[in-house]
Amino acid sequence: MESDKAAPQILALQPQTNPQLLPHQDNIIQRCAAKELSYNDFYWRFMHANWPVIITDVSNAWECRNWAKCDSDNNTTKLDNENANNNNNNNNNANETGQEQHINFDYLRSRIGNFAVPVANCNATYFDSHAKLELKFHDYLERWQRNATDQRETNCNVAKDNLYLKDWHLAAQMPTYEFYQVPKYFVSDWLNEQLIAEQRDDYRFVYMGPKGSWTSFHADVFGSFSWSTNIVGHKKWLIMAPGEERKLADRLGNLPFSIDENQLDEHQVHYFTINQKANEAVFVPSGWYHQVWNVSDTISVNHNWFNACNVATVWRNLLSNWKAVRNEIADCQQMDNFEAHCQTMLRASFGINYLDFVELLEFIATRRLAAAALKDQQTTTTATSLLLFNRYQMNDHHLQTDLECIRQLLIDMLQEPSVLECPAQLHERCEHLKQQL
Ligand SMILES: O=C(O)CCC(=O)C(=O)O
Repeated sequence: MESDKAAPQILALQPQTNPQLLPHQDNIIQRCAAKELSYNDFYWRFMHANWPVIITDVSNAWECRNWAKCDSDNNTTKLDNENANNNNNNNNNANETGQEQHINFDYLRSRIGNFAVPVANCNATYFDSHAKLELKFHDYLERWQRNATDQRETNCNVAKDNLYLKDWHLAAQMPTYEFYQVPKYFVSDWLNEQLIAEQRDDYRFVYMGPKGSWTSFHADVFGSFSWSTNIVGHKKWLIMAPGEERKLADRLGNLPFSIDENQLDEHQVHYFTINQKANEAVFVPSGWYHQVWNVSDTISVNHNWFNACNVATVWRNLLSNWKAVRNEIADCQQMDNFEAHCQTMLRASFGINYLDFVELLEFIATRRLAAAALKDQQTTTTATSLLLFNRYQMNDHHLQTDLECIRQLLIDMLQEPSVLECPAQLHERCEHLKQQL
């Protein structure tokens, strides 16, 4: 594994050049090999264009490859061609040497403590999500193994348990266990940059679940991007561009909890199917609704994040959620501290409020201004410069792109009446930050 002392890798962002080879012009979701896809290409062709991509060979050196083991008694390749109707037919659960991969339960038990973990019961719903429970990690693994054994012994296709361990903050819980490295494409991550530095709840997750476990139809929190890399196993995704999901809404505007291909075809939804294998990362752009199934026993690592490419989307979502909250409690408008109350409710329903958002912009801008000043003085050392996920450094153009994006966003925000009305002198704080940029 690479040491933290290794020289930082530079994120070499270039100005956007035209014409770009944009994948949405062909209306396909491409597979790109990590060794052939530059940071700059990913930035403009996928992240900035808000278009999905599957990146292969992203986790070759990750320690968590030990969470999978080969079935040495059976080194023939078992093809799992179920649902292989997307743009890639080479669809299997085998590693590079063609051996079938399984969960290494013993390694997981020995390497990871018996933490309390969040689990979704995929066989039960509670309001508009799967029912949730908390289990001890080792008990969860034991239930998974026992269930698989029972299924094998009874030759039964339907699992008794369908428990999905998801949204587990393992990286935060075991900060010295470097079980993966964030691929360079995903390190311009303003959300986790702030939350990790301030030791707050972050958006870095581990997911693990048996064949048949699944995540219901949704778009990601705040309008963030997500990336998801399979360590072992195979996922099937149904995914659609923003707006397509409206074709599925009922008369009240509610979206379905679960979807399938028949339903999508019936409503003439334009969608894509992704069959994601081990060692592949799926990039999910902002606002793309999706549903995901574990086609085999699967473990994945996943982050949600935003940056200069989608922060304006996050702001628009925050604003429209503020409007919804305000409408909901409009009849209390005369009460003292009405605006403060709206912000409290906004944080409860959306996850962040205006102040949280502006604090994040201040944090990101301050770090980039400091890094740019150090570069100007030519005194930059690895110890003092801004390192993203301990190993990446932005080039000058990247620093300036981030700063210019925040400046433009503040100009928009300062024209918004709700920012003027917001408590905590938010308008003044935005104005002050803009002056610094
Ligand atoms: O893997 C899953 O079950 C869900 C992943 C997901 O929804 C995401 O990465 O946005």
